[in-house]
Amino acid sequence: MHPIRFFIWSRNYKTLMSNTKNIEKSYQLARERYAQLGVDTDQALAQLARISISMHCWQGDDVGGFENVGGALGDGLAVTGNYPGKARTPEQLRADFEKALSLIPGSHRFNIHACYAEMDGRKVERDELSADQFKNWIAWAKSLKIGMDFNQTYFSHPMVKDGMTLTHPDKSVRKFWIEHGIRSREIGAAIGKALGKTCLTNLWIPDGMKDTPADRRGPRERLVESLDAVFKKKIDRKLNVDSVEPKLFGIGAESYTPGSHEFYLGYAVSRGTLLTLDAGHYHPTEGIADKISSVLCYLPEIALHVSRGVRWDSDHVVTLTDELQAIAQEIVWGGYVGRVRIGLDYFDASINRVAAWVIGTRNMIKALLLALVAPIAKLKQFERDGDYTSRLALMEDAKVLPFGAVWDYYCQQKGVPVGDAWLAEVKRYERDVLSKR
Ligand code: RNT
Ligand code: ZN
Repeated sequence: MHPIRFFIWSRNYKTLMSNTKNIEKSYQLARERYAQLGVDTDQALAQLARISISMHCWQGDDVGGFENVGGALGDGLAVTGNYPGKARTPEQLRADFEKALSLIPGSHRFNIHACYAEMDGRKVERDELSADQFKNWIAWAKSLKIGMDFNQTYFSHPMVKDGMTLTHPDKSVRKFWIEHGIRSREIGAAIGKALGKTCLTNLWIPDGMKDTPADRRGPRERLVESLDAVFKKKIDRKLNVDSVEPKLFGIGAESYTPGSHEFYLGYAVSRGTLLTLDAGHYHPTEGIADKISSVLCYLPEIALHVSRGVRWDSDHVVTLTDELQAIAQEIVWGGYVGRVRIGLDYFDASINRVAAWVIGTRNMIKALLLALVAPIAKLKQFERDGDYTSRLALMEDAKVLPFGAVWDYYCQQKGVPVGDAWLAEVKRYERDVLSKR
């Protein structure tokens, strides 16, 4: 090596080594501080490593998909922004996702929609789809040793008639979408089988009315009938589990949504499906954190779409808000880790999409870690003793414990960039790959 290059290399190497040492030192101090409150941070990190997040493919291409039906995104979904470099082919989406994964600690899942089918030059309709159109995705997930989740796609399609799918008064429209629902579950089962990890197939429909409906009953009764037809075929729950996702309103469906919270809660409880709680699907000040322990009284398992609505269901990138922390606390403090399938659901096209994945997923993991290192045993004891003063005092002090040192150490342990060092890698990727698209 040239002496100058050797000099730069050895200087960088020394910086790296001293950073590594400092992160370890800081962690040891933090570990002691937490131990004073009865918290075992080593154990928290081991628990955290076992939680996988289902990362949504659709952040990578603005919910576009690869069907080439020519239609723009619609049916209640809207993505704003036109940041350059979005994935335009399955290969690009896979490469971008792998880049994001390499910057996120832990082992996670890939969540795909039916509209990401690869047609191989042949047009396959949504009511004809099979695992064939997903064989590349499955092989890729297998090579990465990650699990996959699936979703029926009930939007961006000419068969969404008058804003309706499974609730449409016309039987032929319902039939088309019922068949799509069934086929998607079969694809879910094929995914579960191929990867040896249970697939979650999540059903959300955009159906609703812009203005005050005259008949609220009809669409709901038709929805029950359609869903029963979709879920009629029994599928081994080791391969695939189904979930239904309620919503309060959508763009163009401001006044009425047949698939409301009460509707799907009743459906899930009576039919044994999971229920997906999406953080953006309720009244603007209504959070989903408090719903978790309520619905888990009746359901063995639920799914989450962690998102961030700003004034409406805008699906902004997940940030480390109080709401996000409350969700993580409920999962961890309630002892529900094995019963909540955590998924993300947001799509921001105004920033680098790989960065959007990294920021949102790392925040979800941070929130879980914050909950795992909270002095919850002490807090619960204060509560049992009726000492609410101490409960409040400790909750507030816990907010400034040296959490950052534990998080940095986790990233280092998992071999991903510490702090904001991941950003340089995304910028390099943007320069070398995304900007050339
Ligand atoms: C829409 C739902 C749904 C979608 C994704 C793309 O409001 O949240 O989950 O965002 O399936
Ligand atoms: Zn959602």
